[in-house]
Amino acid sequence: MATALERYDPQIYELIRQEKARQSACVRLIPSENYVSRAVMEANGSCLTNKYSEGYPGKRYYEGQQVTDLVETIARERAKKIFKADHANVQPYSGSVANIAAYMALINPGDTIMGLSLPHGGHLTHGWKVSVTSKVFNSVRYTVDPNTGRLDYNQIEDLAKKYKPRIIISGATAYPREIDFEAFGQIAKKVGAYHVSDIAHIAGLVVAGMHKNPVPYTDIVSTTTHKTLRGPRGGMLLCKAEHADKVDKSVFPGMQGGPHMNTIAAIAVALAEADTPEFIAYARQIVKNAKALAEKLLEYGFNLSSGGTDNHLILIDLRNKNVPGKKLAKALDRAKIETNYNTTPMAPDHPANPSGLRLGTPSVTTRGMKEDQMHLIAGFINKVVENIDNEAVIEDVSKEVLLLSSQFPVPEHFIIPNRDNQDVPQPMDTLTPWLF
Ligand code: DSN
Repeated sequence: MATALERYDPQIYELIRQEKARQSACVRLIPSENYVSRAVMEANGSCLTNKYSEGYPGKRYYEGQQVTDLVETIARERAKKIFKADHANVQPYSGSVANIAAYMALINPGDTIMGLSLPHGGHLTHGWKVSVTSKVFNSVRYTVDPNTGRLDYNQIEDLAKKYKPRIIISGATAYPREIDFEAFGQIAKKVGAYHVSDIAHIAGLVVAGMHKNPVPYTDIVSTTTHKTLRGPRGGMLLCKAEHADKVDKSVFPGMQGGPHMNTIAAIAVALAEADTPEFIAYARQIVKNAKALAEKLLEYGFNLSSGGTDNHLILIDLRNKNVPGKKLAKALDRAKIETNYNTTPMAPDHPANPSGLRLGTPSVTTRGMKEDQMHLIAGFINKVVENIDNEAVIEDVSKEVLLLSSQFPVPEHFIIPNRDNQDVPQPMDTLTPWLF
């Protein structure tokens, strides 16, 4: 039987169908992307999208919050539990909003923030020049050591002493090594700065204990919910009790109006999924896969920023291969391997035409691929690089990729947490029982 969408909007229905097919056919290596479970998708597409809930549980500006208060409370409690934080705000629409809300909770416009430069792996909202964060705040940027590709904590401390920022931001969007959040915390303390950590990329690895949890060393931790954490598109802030009120006020009414309660419900589901041994095994495999992919790429003579990876992502410097990043990303896309072109610290050229490529393993790991498949994928990438202007070879690679993809279908129910102990809310007498 045709679905409602199919009947009422066949154009959009067909496009969504095509996107689903594309996501199944491709080997998706964009490190910030993933596949959510059917349960997360269901919560995200639920009737909660119909509800406005300005405020916080127990203190809303609109009536009819009997259910939404419970949903948001569950999401907050699950976030606090898995990140061991005193307080969680699950309302930010995205990581960018979460970051700005974190800064505004602690400092004033015109104050100085210090974050990782974008061509060296920082995010736009870490104070990059085209971002509102460098217009509202005075922005100082640290870099990685271009020789090692790694953060240089002495350089960061020297800069912090020189510029005396009010906030030091740790965290990155394209940095393949573990970040020493404790060292950042110590530097911030020495110069009297607040410390904000952005763990958008590695949140799932933090939950699984693969990377150190920054919560004890940080004033506010900001994250997205959809990368290694494998939830819906959204953002979240975690903090110590002393900052809870400021953080909440900064998100609402400071930055946002009504929260997206459907997203918050889906975040709650993803957090329950993340609180399982299966998720820990998944996160471990993400890192094992990234290391296997990196090792094989090195064997093929690729230059990797920092020489490898400790997390889910890899940055390739393509200059020795004489292929521009954008040209390769487009050729790989034709070969059904999805990546993104990126700057690298060794060649921090313009982000629109860089000489690097960024890869990551969260999505392929969700599909159950392991080290052997990473070796195959490295071979495919190498073949495309060596035949960058040969469309026949690129088409052959796409057929091999399709075959590989068909052996690892996108799972819809990849984690079934033990829900036996769940405190399922009783039906409320205010609801219309004849509906159920
Ligand atoms: N666009 C995200 C990424 O790909 O890393 C960061 O916001």
